[in-house]
Amino acid sequence: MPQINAEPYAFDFEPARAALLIIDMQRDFLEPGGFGEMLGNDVSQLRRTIEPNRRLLAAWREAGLFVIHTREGHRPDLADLPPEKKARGRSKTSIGDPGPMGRILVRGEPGHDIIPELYPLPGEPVIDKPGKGAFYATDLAEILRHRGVTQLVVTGVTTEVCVNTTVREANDRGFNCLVLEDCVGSYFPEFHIMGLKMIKAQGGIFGWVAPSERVIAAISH
Ligand code: C5J
Repeated sequence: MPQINAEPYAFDFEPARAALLIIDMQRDFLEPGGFGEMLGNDVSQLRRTIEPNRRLLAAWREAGLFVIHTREGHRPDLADLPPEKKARGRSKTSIGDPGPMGRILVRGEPGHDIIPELYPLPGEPVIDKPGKGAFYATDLAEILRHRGVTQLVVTGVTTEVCVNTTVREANDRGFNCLVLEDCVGSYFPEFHIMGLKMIKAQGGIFGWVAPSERVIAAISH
């Protein structure tokens, strides 16, 4: 079994039982002119993750391994959008309203979709999630169980929100998570650093952290 040099200690990597889980690499979060930037965020903090994710995804696909993509968003009728989530932030423009790339975080709108650099191939599951965690109100757990997946290699945005929430949910469901530090990002560099520290603290309370090049080396022949 390949071992990945990781923090807080080596990760016993079983590629055949692993899924690459790419969280919310959506146009509205990452692209200049999208919802994230409209709120005043520096999208370059997220965009630095695109190239490492692209390299990892290419190697992962080349090795014939299982990949799942997620998107945060809501039904066009907004029936699954908690009014509290819409109201929070007190922004003039919020989820469901017309935004720079269509209705904000609404399924089927251009801004809700995954960036072209990491676009899913036919056959790669895409999980549409209404919450921050990828397990909440989705069929992710069933999809992983049917494939015999026990390990998640986690990438995407943002480190302290949807990545951390999903890793915590996965941890409670018995999955081992390896988070790739160069493939996750936050609009706030200090939250990114603390988000990673929280995962690997106390002997790996939620999982492991490593750079993506070590996973690429382990799966490339
Ligand atoms: C946020 C996410 N930050 N994907 N979503 O609202 O982390």
